[in-house]
Amino acid sequence: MAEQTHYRTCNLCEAMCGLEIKYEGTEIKSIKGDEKDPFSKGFICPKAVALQDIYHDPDRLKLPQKRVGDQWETISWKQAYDEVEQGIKAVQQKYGDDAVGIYSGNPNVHNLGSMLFSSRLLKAVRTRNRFSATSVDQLPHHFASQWMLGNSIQLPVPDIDRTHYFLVFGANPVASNGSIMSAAGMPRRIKDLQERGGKMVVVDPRRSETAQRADEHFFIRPGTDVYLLGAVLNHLIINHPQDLPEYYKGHEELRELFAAFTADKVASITGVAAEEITRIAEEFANAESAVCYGRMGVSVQEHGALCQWIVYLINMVTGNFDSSGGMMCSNPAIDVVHTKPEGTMYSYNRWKSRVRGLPEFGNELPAAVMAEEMLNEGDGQIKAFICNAGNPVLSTPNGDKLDKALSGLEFMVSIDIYLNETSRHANIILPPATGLETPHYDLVFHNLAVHNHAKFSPALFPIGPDRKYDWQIYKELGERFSKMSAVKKLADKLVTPEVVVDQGLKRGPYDIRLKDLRKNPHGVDLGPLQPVLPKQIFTQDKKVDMTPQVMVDGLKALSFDAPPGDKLQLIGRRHLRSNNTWMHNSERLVKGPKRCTAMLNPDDAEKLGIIDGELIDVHNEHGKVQIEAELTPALMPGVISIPHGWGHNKDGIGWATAQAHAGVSVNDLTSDQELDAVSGNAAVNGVYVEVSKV
Ligand SMILES: Nc1nc2c(c(=O)[nH]1)N[C@H]1C(S)=C(S)[C@@H](COP(=O)(O)OP(=O)(O)OC[C@H]3O[C@@H](n4cnc5c(=O)[nH]c(N)nc54)[C@H](O)[C@@H]3O)O[C@H]1N2
Ligand SMILES: Nc1nc2c(c(=O)[nH]1)N[C@H]1C(S)=C(S)[C@@H](COP(=O)(O)OP(=O)(O)OC[C@H]3O[C@@H](n4cnc5c(=O)[nH]c(N)nc54)[C@H](O)[C@@H]3O)O[C@H]1N2
Ligand code: SF4
Ligand SMILES: [Mo]
Repeated sequence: MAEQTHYRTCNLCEAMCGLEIKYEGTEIKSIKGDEKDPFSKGFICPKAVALQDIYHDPDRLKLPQKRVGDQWETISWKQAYDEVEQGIKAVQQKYGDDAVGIYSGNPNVHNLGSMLFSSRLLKAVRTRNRFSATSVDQLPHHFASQWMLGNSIQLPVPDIDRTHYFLVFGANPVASNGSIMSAAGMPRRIKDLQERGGKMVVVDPRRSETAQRADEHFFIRPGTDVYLLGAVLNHLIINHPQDLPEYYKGHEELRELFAAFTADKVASITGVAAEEITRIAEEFANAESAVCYGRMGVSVQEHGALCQWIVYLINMVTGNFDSSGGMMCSNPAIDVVHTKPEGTMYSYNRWKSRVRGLPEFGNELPAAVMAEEMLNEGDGQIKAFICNAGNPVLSTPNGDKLDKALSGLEFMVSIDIYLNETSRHANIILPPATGLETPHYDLVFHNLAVHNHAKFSPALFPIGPDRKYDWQIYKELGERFSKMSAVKKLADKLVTPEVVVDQGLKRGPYDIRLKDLRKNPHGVDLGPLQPVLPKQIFTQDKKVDMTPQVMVDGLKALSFDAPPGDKLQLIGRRHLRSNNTWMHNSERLVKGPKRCTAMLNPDDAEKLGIIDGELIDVHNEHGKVQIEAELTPALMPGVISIPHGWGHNKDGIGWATAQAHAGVSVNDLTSDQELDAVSGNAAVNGVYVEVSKV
């Protein structure tokens, strides 16, 4: 068989890199960056080769599995569907619809079939106990967009390719490859920014891989960004007042709201000197264009929603919102954001979680309440669980508690390609086709891209008749929980992901159809980001609301007390060769130096008598882990950093390579009780811990 070439988009992270894959039969010869991809221009990261490793991984599940005692048996799809239907229905009949909990994990948004069809299952099960990785991640961004722009999923991104000043809070795009900022090739984009005379400034408790490439880096005490952001905003309002277009409202109130946020006052709380805060604000105001951007470090912490709100405000008051080089919305070929004329609003507070009374948002409850909803007895207790493409035992706060809770359920099903720390509790696992076996169009990340483009990737390898695509699984289960008429069912047979993509393109703003994308396997360049306001404001009065009540109330509740200084504060970390909980089964990615280590500043280590490489105990009231210390001046004194996603040391898991590089789960130390008060997002950064020698 002759060697052939296949072009596709890597769907492992948000960067959407174009790949050039050489293959013969089902053997992959090489995976390289596609130089002709207009978006990624040849960039890839080391994870791209994992697509090959996942495809060939002997540990990957391909056929339905049933747990019998502590063994797993391969069963037919028919039997698996029947048992899932019976298991879920039995619980709902006995305890009510809400006795079923559903958690949707991150890979769903990277997967065309799940994006289009998982809602069939989610809706058909009719439970109020729905959860997802959103509330351990970007929920504060949705809150800011919801209340300010009237559309929770219209998320603006930094126009990094045209900006002159890039102010970054709590993001490490050189390792993460960008989030809510799809921007393949971050190192090149940063270099371009610097070469055109621009400046990049990073605020982070760790001198991260991104901070090292920036022009300036400031250490900040974890969880205190809201004060620094507030002080920058306050300085801008007082010293650089600007008139805003008439479609902004609340501008006048900001001055009084933020008056207390003086650089002098916040300096001791944040650890950033007052004159530096003033200088940052001055440089931001005087730059030809500037953009302030904040990501995980300022989202998954105690003040996530307030931080994102103030990030938007800093861009707005300086005229850097919806304008070139500032914070802008994308103009994608398939617009999943503006499908409704009134805008996609997250519903809010239509019901509350049973145990703690936390409000619903967008049909979901905070993932942090899952365990208590399973463990606390009474009416409405979760007795059955559906987990699709997620691993919350490792990824949600106090995962250990969830691990225990899952073992007490009456029924559980996982839709997953691995027997992981979470799916090991399932009665049935349904494994879909994935990666190189699936066609791909990025419905989500084209919407969050820093440059408009469109690309469709056909499947590289076919699947056998005994295998299923995710969308087939969701269609089948959806149908079993909410019957369709015979006529509808017949018509539904024609609804495939490709058909929906073509329809989406047809409705979109460009004159492109699926056949055009098939003819352009490298993708189509659709130009730089374009302004969208005031057309895309969806609040009732069609004005951008700069002072939404939820945010103002949250701000007023903020205390200026200095944080306790005696304990270390725990933050997370991402590594280029890792991806959340699930890419540790590729030998090529996990080999080399140990990645799951606890970084400490040498001064702190000296006080504690800890030497580099030594095993240490990290503990607090939530849990305890034993982990190797890695001393580095790149970490701010008073801070400790442990990456999430590890902890493959549990019994009964099916990923052997991951188990051999187990690490520990940082979420055994995080709290399911202390959340961002405004949004309900998990606060996994800034957690207090104590450290001692083993
Ligand atoms: N402490 C701490 N905790 C965190 C974070 C942090 O920074 N610190 N980050 C948070 C963030 S941002 C996120 S997004 C979450 C992620 O949390 P989760 O979404 O719960 O975890 P993942 O590791 O993304 O889970 C992926 C699962 O999906 C499966 N999978 C992969 N591809 C497919 C597919 O095509 N189909 C199906 N059905 N399954 C598939 C994998 O086998 C794996 O079991 O973790 C969060 N947790
Ligand atoms: N290689 C790799 N890439 C990934 C992932 C991965 O696991 N590995 N995960 C993907 C996912 S799901 C996501 S959501 C994105 C996340 O993408 P990013 O947000 O860019 O990634 P993080 O590494 O979580 O960056 C958070 C930064 O915030 C800092 N930080 C922690 N606490 C604070 C704080 O209180 N204040 C400030 N200012 N900074 C703080 C951390 O030191 C860290 O450098 O990455 C995606 N890409
Ligand atoms: S950065 Fe790496 S993992 Fe992300 S899309 Fe590109 S190649 Fe894939
Ligand atoms: Mo995420």
